Amino acid sequence: MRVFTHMAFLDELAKTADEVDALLDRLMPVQTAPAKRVVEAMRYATLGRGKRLRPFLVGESARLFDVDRQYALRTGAALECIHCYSLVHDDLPAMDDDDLRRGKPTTHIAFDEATGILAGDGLLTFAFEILADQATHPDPAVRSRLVGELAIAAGAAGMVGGQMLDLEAEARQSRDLNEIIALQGLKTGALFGFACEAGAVLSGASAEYKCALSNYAECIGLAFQITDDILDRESTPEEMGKQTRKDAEAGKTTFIDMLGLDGAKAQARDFVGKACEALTPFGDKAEILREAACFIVERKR
Ligand code: GRG
Repeated sequence: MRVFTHMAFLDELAKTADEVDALLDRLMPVQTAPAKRVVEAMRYATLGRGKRLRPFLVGESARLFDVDRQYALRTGAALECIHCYSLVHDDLPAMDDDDLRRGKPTTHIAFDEATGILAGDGLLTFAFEILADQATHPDPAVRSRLVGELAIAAGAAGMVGGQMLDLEAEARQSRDLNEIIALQGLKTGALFGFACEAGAVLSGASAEYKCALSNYAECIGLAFQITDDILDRESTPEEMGKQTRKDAEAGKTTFIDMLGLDGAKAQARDFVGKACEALTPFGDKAEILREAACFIVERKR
């Protein structure tokens, strides 16, 4: 049974990746752009080897409520633009100073630092252009809610705020587990939250369903971040498509420092169990989302 659902999950993840790539390719044409270089850099940063986990979660949360696939894909593509902008800016010299991402040179290395900054800014704003377009949903109230919720998830009360708290915690060499869980909930978790709740927003589902998806998202976000710490320690740049051992190099406290390697793995599995439980109101219809939670801790990159 698990083998079947795992294969179905991998097929659907690959299919979503193809659909999102095709959509972003169509939405970001270089030929008609007045400033071709920045669009080339935006395309470089988005198209290619990403797992497209966040658009996949949008697509599957939308499927729970039978939302039109095009609405889900456009919402997922907007979210992927935000995610890719955060990667481009996170790789800049002032942040993590990385030269490898998704198996190729980071955007500021392939272009230059100023173009990297502008490409990130371009992707950040383009996300909201996608959501505001009526092709994303015919109801302007739904589009407005998507715009508002993505702005909150990406901004100072979400991902950007989490990054700030992370930098501050790193400077203090904090080993406070609750503090790290809270800041990771913002830095990584907020976008997962938007992804998983998007189906409920697109369909106008009840608060009860939205809350269940929010609980699921919180658990997979933490499982994702703990696994990222484990992969940073155990994997190679070839497998990951990015530099590894960065946490140790930066003297950063990770979940492994606080829980030990086995403890961190057990904690990640525990969050997967809790994530699956949160999906109870959806019954069998949410099986692929349960599989996604397992994938998050079993993945190799
Ligand atoms: C706003 C100046 C400025 C910088 C942005 C917000 C920010 C810096 C960083 C936080 C976002 C961030 C990079 C979080 C790390 C989360 C993480 C491990 C991302 C990798 O996600 P995957 O594994 O990657 O889904 P792929 O490549 O598959 O999409």
